[in-house]
Amino acid sequence: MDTYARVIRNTVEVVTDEELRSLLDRPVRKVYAGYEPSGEIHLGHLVTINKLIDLRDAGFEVTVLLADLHAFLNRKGTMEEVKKLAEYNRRCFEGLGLTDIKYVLGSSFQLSPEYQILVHELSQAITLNRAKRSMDEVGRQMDNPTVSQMVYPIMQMADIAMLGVDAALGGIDQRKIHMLAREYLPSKNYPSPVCIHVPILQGLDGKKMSSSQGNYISVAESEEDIRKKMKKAFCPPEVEDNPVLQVLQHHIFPRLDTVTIERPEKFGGNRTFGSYEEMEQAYAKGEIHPADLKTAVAESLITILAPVREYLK
Ligand code: TYR
Repeated sequence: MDTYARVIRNTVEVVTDEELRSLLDRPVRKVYAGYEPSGEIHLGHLVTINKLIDLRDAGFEVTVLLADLHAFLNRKGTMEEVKKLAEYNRRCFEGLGLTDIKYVLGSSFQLSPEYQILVHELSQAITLNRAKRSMDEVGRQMDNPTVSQMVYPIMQMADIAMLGVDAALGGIDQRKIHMLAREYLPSKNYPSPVCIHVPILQGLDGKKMSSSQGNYISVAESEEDIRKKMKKAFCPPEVEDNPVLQVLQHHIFPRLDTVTIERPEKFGGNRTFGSYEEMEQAYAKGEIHPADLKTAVAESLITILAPVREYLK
């Protein structure tokens, strides 16, 4: 796969494609993604992790920001709690193969005078209205936003400037914050970042992923639980809004070369696929039964997650 194809596979948008292409011509290029530390790392996080691995392999210098201060501002816990989770998250990411990159703890540089002045400068330029809207899909309980949650997007913009990255990667939910960065960083003499957005996967029940619903698979899940959750997953006969196919596309095929559907002879016998597209087509034509798809996806996931489970022990 050529560099450009590797960078854009499984993305929903790149802002802008032209800027990305010229970035790829440069000898040194830097990208980052940030994560609010979380008690559980799940397949939702893994979409950007997989993309960072693609970007690293495409010659980018990769930074992962463990955004402890952001989680704190978003009312996810005390500083002490989120710092501890940051350490756990780092180990999960390493166990998933995201090695040979830089991990940075947010609070290690975000409290410097230089950083803070930039935050204050940017907050003079950005209206409360824009700040609030940028948090629509990122903030917790946005029907009742706090001042800390308005500081949050401004700091995310400052991160891009202070980490000196050329590109920012995130789920499409980060879009409005990224657009603020593109719009306002140049006025403070920082370059406008190229923004790479990946999709937000649905929960296994077809609804929004949510920790209160437990409708996702975490990287530390036991083999038995992976099988159980997959068996229960929503898997309509069509391709649209099919969470099992999403797992296949975003988690299995980037990491495995082939997937085999195992069936007794009387149901068509085994069949091996070499790409997501090929498998999606066969599924759309009814050549793969949902139950067989789920089994194959569960077993492939178990294979993929085995190293991280081992690493976390
Ligand atoms: N906003 C990101 C999230 O929703 C976390 C993040 C924080 C990303 C700071 C980047 C950043 O600079 O999880």
